[in-house]
Amino acid sequence: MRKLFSFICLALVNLLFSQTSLEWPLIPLPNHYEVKSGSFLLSPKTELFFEATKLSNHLTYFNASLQSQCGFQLTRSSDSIRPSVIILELVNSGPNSAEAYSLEISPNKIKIKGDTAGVFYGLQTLKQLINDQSGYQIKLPCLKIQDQPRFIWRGMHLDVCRHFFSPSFVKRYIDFLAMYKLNTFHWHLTEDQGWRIEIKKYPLLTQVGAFRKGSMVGKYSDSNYDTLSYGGYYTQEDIKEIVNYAQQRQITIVPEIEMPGHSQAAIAAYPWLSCSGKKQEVAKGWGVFEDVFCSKDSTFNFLKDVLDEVMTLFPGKYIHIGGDECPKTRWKDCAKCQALIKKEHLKDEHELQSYFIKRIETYVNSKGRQIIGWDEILEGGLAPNAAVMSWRGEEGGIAAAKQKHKVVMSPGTHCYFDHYQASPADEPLAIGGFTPLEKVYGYEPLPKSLTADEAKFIMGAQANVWTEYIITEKQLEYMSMPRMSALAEVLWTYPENKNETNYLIRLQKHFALLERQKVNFAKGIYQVNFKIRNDLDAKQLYLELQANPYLGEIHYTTDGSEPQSQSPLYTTPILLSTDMKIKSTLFYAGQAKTRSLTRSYQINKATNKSIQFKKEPSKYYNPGNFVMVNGESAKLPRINDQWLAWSGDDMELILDLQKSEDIQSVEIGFLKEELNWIYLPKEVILFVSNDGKKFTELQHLNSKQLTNERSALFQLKNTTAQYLKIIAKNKGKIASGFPGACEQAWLFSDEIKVK
Ligand code: TNX
Repeated sequence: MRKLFSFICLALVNLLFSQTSLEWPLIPLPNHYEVKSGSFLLSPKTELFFEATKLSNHLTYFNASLQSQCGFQLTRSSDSIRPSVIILELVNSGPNSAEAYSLEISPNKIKIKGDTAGVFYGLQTLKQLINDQSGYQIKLPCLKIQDQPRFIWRGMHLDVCRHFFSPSFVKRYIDFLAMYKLNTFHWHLTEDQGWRIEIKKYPLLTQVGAFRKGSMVGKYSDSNYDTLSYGGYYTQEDIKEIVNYAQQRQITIVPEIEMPGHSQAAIAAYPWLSCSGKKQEVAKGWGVFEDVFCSKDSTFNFLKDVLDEVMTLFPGKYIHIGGDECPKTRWKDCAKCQALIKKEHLKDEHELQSYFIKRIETYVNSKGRQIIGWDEILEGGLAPNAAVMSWRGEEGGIAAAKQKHKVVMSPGTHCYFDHYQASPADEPLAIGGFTPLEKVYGYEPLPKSLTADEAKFIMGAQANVWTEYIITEKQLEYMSMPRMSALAEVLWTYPENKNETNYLIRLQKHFALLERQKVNFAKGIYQVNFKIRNDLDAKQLYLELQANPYLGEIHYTTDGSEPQSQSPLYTTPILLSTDMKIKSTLFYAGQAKTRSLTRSYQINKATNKSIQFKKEPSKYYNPGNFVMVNGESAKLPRINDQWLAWSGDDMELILDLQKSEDIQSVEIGFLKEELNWIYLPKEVILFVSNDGKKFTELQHLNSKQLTNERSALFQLKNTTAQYLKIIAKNKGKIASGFPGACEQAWLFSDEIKVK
């Protein structure tokens, strides 16, 4: 029975995807391909032929990886008539298809045709086809590929400031980009916590600004710091080498020099750059800092000098000038900034920020380059030629495209690889958020609200890897791989050719190559997904265990033991009628694909009963009332779809137990995350009623009386009731000196348990 079930699943998936692309570990999937019969044998006897000297680099590059993986290299032949040959043919494709290529593999010959970038991508496809094969006999399938990317900006960002990554690791990261045909590396080089690029004219930027006297340890809310000196920087020689390394891989580096905010490390080196001129330390903690570049001439001259050296080192068209998260407090109190506001007839400090960016843009443009900045540069008016990187959702990108400005999409919802990628409770500490692989894969960079003409301004997208919580190279690999591959397919493969299951199957094959390269990639695709369903008619709760059937079969236990391949096979939803602890693992051919996940369900008198709120939760945090009575308490760290939330308002609910019940205890969960403006309720009050109209107050608890700063637990005696009313009083306005000061606090609530 078990075998039959797995067989049917596999057969169905195979039927769905009968195209042979599944057999190839190719990511991103080529846009047009034809499968042919036969194969080509790549061996030390294979020769490589090309005429254009421009392509010599490609040979060196291809040979280096062939040597390390297979132990041999190809020699260049003087003509193309050879028994086993790879022919590279350079064509002038014109600006619109410079990245296009064709790859034809026939039994005795492989031909790759394209412009310089195109031929490089053809070789990347070939390398992916080799996948994890090694030795002197590499079998490649005969096929014909005609391929071209969907977007021109296919980017990955890396923050080397919160944590520093060595030049050799940066090269390894660039190799990952190259493998997935990504063409833009956004290198975030300056921050409050470290200045990482040598500037000859201002040596203190790195001598002082590249080192901090300690770092934040653990969660931000713990406010713990170590006292270890931490830092590092890239010399101009390092940078030249890396720029060259990237160029050989058809990757343009976009350097980011943050201004006017996120500039405390520069100010630590040269205090006169700030409004107050006071001595500062390089920041140790994360967040946003109030000391920013002062809008005076000497700062502009400094920035011009810095940009001169930056533009000499980085030959690409775009220079990223940051522009995000710049508090205006210091400018408000600064005589020089205020005088400038007057002189330039600016309305306020927001217009001063816009003036700042425009002045920098004028300079960068005068050198024949363009600026790109985070979407805050829209505020107070966009600089005339600036491109916008939309990170606070897509709105900034949409507004910029409507104003006919170039845009790179990078919304936090889909493109932040510092966010969790699997159940946060089971993952290493991350900054927050929840962006699993499937979400990245499902990202569509062209917003529906743009007309076809406006959409032309969207150059593409990129993912950002901020490193507050990413400390080691291994962890950086874990956070970016394989999400980088999903993004690459979003950006290269046209939507009509994309398919998530097909991608997952190719990805699983591609993992072999990552393993060969000792990449510490995340295995979230093998995690079993726990989904609770309620059957309202039958008043029953069911647990569905989900995983892609092609990737394996699910086994589970209910007695707390580790699932084995002999443990029960999951075939149909599990009825949750009593408290249950379920452990589950995905197995393929008897082997566990990853470690097990555990979930506990507490079935109680409130489970699956109906709830009504006096005021509905905020539309931003409203996954449905059922999350309050689904038998599962939300796990920490938070994933939003397990919580209901109110901004500024009290929560008031009525729970109908559907019949009169004896009640010993009532428990309701809340969240404390003050950094994110989420406060425990000031007070929680419990009422009961038998008719749902007349309620009697029974008990109240204040925020200090909550258990583990997490739940309000009411112990009752001799209480019988059908209806419960719970009022949780919102904290109201946030006190000054705290994040979100003077704004309304959020109240987050999850499970109710009645016993
Ligand atoms: C916001 S994205 C930031 C960064 C942080 C990041 C953490 C952007 C322009 N600014 O400074 O590192 O969030 O996710």
